[in-house]
Amino acid sequence: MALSLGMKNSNKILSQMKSKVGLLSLIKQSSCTCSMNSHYNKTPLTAAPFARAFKSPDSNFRLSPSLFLVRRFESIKAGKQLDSFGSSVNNQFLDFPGGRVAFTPNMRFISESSEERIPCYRVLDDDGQPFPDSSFVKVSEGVAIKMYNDMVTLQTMDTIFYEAQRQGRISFYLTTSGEEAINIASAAAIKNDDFVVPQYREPGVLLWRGFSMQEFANQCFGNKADYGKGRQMPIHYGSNKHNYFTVSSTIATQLPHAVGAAYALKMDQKDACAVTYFGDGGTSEGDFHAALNFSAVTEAPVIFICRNNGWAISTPISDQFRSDGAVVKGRAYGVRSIRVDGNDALAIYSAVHAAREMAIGEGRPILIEALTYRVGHHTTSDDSTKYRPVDEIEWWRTTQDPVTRFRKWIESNGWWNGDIESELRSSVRKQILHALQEAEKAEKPPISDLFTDVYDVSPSNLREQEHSLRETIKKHPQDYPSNVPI
Ligand SMILES: Cc1ncc(C[n+]2csc(CCOP(=O)(O)OP(=O)(O)O)c2C)c(N)n1
Ligand SMILES: [Mg+2]
Repeated sequence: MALSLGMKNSNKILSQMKSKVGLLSLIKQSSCTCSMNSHYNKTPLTAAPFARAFKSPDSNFRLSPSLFLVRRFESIKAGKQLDSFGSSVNNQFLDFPGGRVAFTPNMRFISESSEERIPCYRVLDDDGQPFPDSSFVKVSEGVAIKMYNDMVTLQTMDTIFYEAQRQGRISFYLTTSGEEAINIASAAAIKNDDFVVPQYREPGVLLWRGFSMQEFANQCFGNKADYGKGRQMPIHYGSNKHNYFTVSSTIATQLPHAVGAAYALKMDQKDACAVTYFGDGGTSEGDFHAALNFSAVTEAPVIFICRNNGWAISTPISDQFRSDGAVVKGRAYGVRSIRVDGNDALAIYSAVHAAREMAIGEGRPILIEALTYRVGHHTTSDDSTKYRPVDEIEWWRTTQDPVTRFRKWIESNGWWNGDIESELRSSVRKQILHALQEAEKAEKPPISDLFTDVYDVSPSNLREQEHSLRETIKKHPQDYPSNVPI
């Protein structure tokens, strides 16, 4: 006992604990009729077992009953499962905030890993055929066709925009290659009222919601029609209309924001949740851990979608964590979690659909770890063949392509064929090339836009900077782009 408490005065402390527990049992018994918020009303309170375990409270110990608000003892759902962990000594338990904890005479450390890895939920095999007995949410023909259309559009947009960067027409680009299913199938499973709080590799969610190719191109060219007024690097999309928060490249900062947004939706009793995306690299940031913990404690309806694509730029996941991926971290924070095949659109659709129902219906966060692979380079500033084997990339690109797999499924349902495929690819290509040309021709935002939208009234130092910039451009016009209105 002294060992488990790790304190010199363990006996004294233990007797105090006993007295608290005894007192608590009375409070608990009498508090069943107290008014509590609706959630806790649903949970029947049990007092008898620990009352039997500790019969003689120390009468010298006085403690304010307010310290033992019933809510504190019922607030951690995992508490209800703790009893099954090992055998208890003479059926004795410690009633601790969060639920009863069994005492054990065995000094046993919890293993750093489970014996088996958490399995990965998959519906479609490599040939696009559902596993026998697989359980998945039904997808109508209309939704399946839109999913496939959007995956192809995303793939084509990536190819053409990437080339545009290589031709020097835009300054930067980043593809979603290999992660089309996570993008599109997750977007299909949520509703437009749900807030999307993205990382940067999820433009497909915005595409699904109706952001046009012209809007994507305007942002990448930073022209006058770009909602960010050309102040952001390419691919930092955002749209109020589509409930899509503006991309922030600072890894994981979006995660606590998503929890706050979800909590606000809950306070406003909206039938909506927040859905946030991040990579394996993001799980190494403190913000990931703070967000998971806050979401659990506030019971916020937020879905965390971790795109575990094996790499954070050049850092492989073996240097990122020693746990069984990201999925096991959910349990540590009291967040229900699942691991899913990220290249299987049907599995992603089903898991996100179920997650949304639980998040909103039960008021709880859900963590989804989608196993996938970043088939492209990290960005146009990267050459990934410098740090990973080309065979590895090729294996994922050829055998695990999520778009091909989904196409095989819709084909086997009789919803798709080669003719529609070529028609789609050629019309999408034309649309994208047209959008690029238009965006390139459009005027840039004026210089004055650099100095607005932060302060209501511009402070003197900012006015001085604007003046100085204008003077410099006048003196050295050849060093400044000619298509930016001054
Ligand atoms: C706080 C912070 N640290 C470092 C970076 C530099 N950085 C940009 S992307 C990236 C890798 C992120 O990897 P991951 O989260 O796995 O996402 P992926 O790119 O694989 O989709 C890093 C380290 C950053 N943007 N922000
Ligand atoms: Mg990654």
